[in-house]
Amino acid sequence: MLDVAGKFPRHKLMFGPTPVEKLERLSAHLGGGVEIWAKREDCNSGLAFGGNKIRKLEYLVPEAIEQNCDTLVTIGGVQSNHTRQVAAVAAKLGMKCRLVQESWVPFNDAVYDRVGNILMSRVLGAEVELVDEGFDIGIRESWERALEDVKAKGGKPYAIPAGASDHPLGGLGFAGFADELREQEAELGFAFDYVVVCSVTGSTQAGMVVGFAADGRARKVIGIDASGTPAQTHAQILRIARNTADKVGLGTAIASDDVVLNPDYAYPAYGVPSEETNAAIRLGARLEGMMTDPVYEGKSMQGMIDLAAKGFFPPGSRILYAHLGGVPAINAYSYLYRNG
Ligand code: 5PA
Repeated sequence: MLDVAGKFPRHKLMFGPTPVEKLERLSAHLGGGVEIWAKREDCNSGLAFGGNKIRKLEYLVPEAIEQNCDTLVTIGGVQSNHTRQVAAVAAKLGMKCRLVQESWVPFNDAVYDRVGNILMSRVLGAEVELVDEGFDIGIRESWERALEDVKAKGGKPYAIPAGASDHPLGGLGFAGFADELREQEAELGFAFDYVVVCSVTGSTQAGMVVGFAADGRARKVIGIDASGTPAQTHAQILRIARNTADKVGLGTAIASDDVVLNPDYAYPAYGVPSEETNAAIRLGARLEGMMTDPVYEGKSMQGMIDLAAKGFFPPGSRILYAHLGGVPAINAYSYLYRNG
């Protein structure tokens, strides 16, 4: 037990521990050789549909409050889930929110910048700026400009990088996820053999790698890349994991091989689903009533199903699908799903 929640200031934004449930019909559909379960980060909070950023932000918010910041400033693509969650958190805290939405996704649905996440961010009161720059998970000039602009206008910004990832506190939330799961495993009477997680900006998997390294399971965290730039995402996960390990006092080193990132399902591009991704989205929806999105969770669902079909998981394995949220973005892809 790392006791992340006991060691660091945390501002409660989630309902509590997220539910863990067995996906009976999906498990049976895959032949019954493995058990598929889900941990539902997609319903973790009442803040504008929640998702994985809410868990991360619990550890950044105390610093923003302590520093007397009045504006949360962050960045993502046009249909970023992260920016929507930051907008909701800012509203809840009574802060302002400034969002930079870059053109990360080559997708031309006519209402792409009007529906789903960006619609909610606007309703939540955030100041939304659309810019032309393409996909990159690194520190962005457009975001630095927004921070300067808030200062120039007399505000006190709190800087949150893409996905709340490349931030000294960004890995803590999902290191705590492992503590939370261990308590749930004690109640269930077994431990999961694998955790499947979608990765783009990296701090979700990085936190998990640290959290599960505490009981020797770092390499059982199977990252499914959705960035399409897996070398950069792998390097970022490793860097964040190492920083987070130091912070929480893990006591063992994180090796490069501890970060398992499968690059096979991100095609054709970040933010664009393949036919196979769409098939996985429909399968999860029709067998379990569980919605996933075309940018992130559909790809990790596809990866988990394909790896199970290929026999990657030994018979009898219990696999936990970390459902990280993201469904609002599906509204921006309405043409793809016009017939279901
Ligand atoms: C996101 C991220 P990480 O960025 O921590 O690797 O998480 C990947 C991920 N699933 C997985 C969902 C639903 C996500 O929203 N979203 C980003 C966004 O801007 O929304 C940070 C990219």
